[in-house]
Amino acid sequence: MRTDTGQVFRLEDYRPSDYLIPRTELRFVLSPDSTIVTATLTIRRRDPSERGAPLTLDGDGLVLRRLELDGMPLAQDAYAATPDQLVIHAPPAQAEFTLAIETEVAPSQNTALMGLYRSNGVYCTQCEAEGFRRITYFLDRPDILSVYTVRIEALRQEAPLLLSNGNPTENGDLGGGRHFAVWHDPFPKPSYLFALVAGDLGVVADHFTTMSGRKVSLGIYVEHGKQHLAGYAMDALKRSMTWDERVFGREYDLDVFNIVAVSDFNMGAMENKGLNIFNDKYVLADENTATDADFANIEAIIAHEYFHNWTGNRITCRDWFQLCLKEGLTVFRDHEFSADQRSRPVKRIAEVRTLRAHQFPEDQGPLAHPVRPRRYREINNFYTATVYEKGSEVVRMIRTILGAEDFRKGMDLYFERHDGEAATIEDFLKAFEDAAGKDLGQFALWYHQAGTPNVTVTSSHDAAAAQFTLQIEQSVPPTPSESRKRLMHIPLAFGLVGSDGRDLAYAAADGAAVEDGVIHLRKRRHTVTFSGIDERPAISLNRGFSAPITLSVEQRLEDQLFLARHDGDPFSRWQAFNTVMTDALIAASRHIRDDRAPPFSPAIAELATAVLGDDGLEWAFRALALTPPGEADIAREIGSNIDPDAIFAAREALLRGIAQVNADLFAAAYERLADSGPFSPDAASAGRRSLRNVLLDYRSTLAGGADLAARHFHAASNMTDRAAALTVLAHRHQGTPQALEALTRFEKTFSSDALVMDKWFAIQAAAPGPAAVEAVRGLSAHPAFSFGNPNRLRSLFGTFFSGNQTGFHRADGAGYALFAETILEIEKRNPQVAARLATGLRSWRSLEPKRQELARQALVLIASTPGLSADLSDIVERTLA
Ligand code: 0A1
Ligand code: ZN
Repeated sequence: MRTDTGQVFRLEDYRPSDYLIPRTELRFVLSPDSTIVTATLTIRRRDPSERGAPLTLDGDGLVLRRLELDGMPLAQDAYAATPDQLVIHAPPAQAEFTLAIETEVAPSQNTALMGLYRSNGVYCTQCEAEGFRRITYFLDRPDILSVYTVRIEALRQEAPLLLSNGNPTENGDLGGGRHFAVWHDPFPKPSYLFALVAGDLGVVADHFTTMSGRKVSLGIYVEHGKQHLAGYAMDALKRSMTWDERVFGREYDLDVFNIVAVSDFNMGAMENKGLNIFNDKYVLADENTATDADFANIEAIIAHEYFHNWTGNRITCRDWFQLCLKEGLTVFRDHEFSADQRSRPVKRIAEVRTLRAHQFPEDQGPLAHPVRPRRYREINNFYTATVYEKGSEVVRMIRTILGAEDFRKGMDLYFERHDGEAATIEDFLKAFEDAAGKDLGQFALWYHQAGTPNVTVTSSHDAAAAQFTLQIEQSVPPTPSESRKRLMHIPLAFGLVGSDGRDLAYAAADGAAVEDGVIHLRKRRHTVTFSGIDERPAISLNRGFSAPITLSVEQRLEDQLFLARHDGDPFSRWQAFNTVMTDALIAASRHIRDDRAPPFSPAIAELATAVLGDDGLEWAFRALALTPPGEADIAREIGSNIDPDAIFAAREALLRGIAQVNADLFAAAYERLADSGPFSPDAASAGRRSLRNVLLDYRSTLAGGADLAARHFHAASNMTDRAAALTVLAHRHQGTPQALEALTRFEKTFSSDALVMDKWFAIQAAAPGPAAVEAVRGLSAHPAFSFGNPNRLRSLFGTFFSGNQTGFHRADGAGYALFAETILEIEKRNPQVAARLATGLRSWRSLEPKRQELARQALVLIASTPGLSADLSDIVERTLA
């Protein structure tokens, strides 16, 4: 474990390396407790006339066994080796030389799951961001691109399968039960994209013919007997390959593309060149074990990793400050892919919900950082919603500003200019500026400035002059270490909706700011006057969520209700309904805190009636519109002095109120939407299920709710319906015989399927109320639980810390005590996962004062523990600062 040294890395300190490594040859002699790695590096001076600089290679916990320079052992005093560094004091004068380094590593003891480790008996690697240095000494930085040849030797019985990046070139027998394979990757790549897998796995094989007619062998490797669960992933892969050719003109470039599913993985998946390694949660699926959300995630993540082949691998990042160069762009690409494969409006709403749930709290709390940070202590902690999701929104805004055609030209120019290079955000923006002839100087602040901009809007209508005027003002709140902010370029898509529900035609007076249905805010204040507007319109602003901002529009409830029924932009229509519900819930939670009954306008239940009955809307859209904001969403909108119990009570009251008014209608729709025919994971079928399950949620608040949910559970023919019913039972009908019976039944049926048991853990960890703390503690002793597996940790503790507002934030602080104790326990094995779970308290300052103090004490307890890892101390110190 790398303990905290307090070292800070700064963007302005970037210097190109004095040395390059054009070729890397690796030989692995695999054994669980002692694997021997021989790295033969061809090292070249960047500037042959420059001499004398020592060569410093990165290591992390390494044991050096042998070191040779140009075939000769190095004298003891010619180098210095520590576990974390290898320094060659005076490398030879010639421009190029070879260094052979032999290290020894123990995969079976690697619990941090970085570098070479074992997962269920399979050898595998994770090198991003700085895991390669746990395998051998290297210039472990993304701007060192090298051509790799890898030879793997292992016992055939233990590891009949030997995989690495690139194309297979050779394999054979070594006698004594051992064998070997050689892989060569012709594309120069940074060390973080290196991968090796060796073990005994089953395969689903297929092929893909690229647009230029090359045949690529595809393989998805899974545990024996699970091949039938990899079909959907394979289908998603082929669709991704086709889509990238059609939409971005990008063709795959090797003879093979392999995916391996492993059960112990710190993140979702990894884009290693030609050998993607996946958390098995994002590969394995069938109707009996995976929900519709799982299917959608698999499709998106398979696409994401595949798309990295061009955005990340062929063009990589110059340094880790540029992480969003590959991540924001690749998320944008996978979002567009899913939008094309499924329903674009539904996908957009889901994206915005995710952004608000994960990125907004980050941007509005102590861990806020720019999409391209300028400093970090531990890069692992920067795989964040800001870099990924806000990074994607920034790319989306570039497309909004440039238009689809110039956006594509800019992408083409970026590929043309930087293929084979390690690039920066400046390179990326320059390609768009040059392709479109536009200045993105002010726009670039989206990369450099943290914080969610706020836009406030007031309006006035002059009937006599037929003029409608918007007064718009932007502000960016201060964030840690950035107190003063500059004005942003914010593209706000909009429409003025007339009483017939259609967009009004207008002529805009501030012509510079309004272009093709988009208001471009560049100044602090804009006054935009539209003429030819006879009637007062309802304003539909930030359509399609064109900018990742918070928006306060002075708008009458009637206008919101009108937009919720008539806005021509589906996203804004959803937004209008959501805003109506959010405002009502905020008011209701205030009433509840004051011991008054929460009032809800009857218009809300009527709106629900209208939306459910509108057959022009997709099922999935109706499901999203009818889903009230979650407890955390409401808390975020309230912003400070939060009482989670009041919010919970308000939300339950709203659900019940809507369900009561619509009891008959909901019951009839629920019956109509019941399953018919065989299962299909397609978007329309998933939409039908999601709407029916939303109706179940409503109806379960009424008398007989537990029986209804129990019937739903027992009748379920797929995991989506089963998990939805179990959630209702375990949350709303806690402790009832129906709930206990369903939980037991589920546990018995799926006890040997770890991924399904994760759902069982997560559903219980999210059960609202004070009993959750003890329940979670108890579940951590369940035989299916393991402190060593990241998926188990995330499903139980991750869900509890981040997804259980009333349980985790229990008024007596018992949730926070469990938090501190658990995170310190997890950190001993896996600092990265511990640090990620510790972000569960990042919004502690928004709580009401008593909870705030208890939360602070838990964070201080962690922070003051001696010998903390760099990962965890970075998070808790920033959270407390
Ligand atoms: N590049 C991967 C994310 C990733 C990052 C770090 C990892 O190891 C700790 C693993 C994966 C992606 O964007 O999918
Ligand atoms: Zn990625």
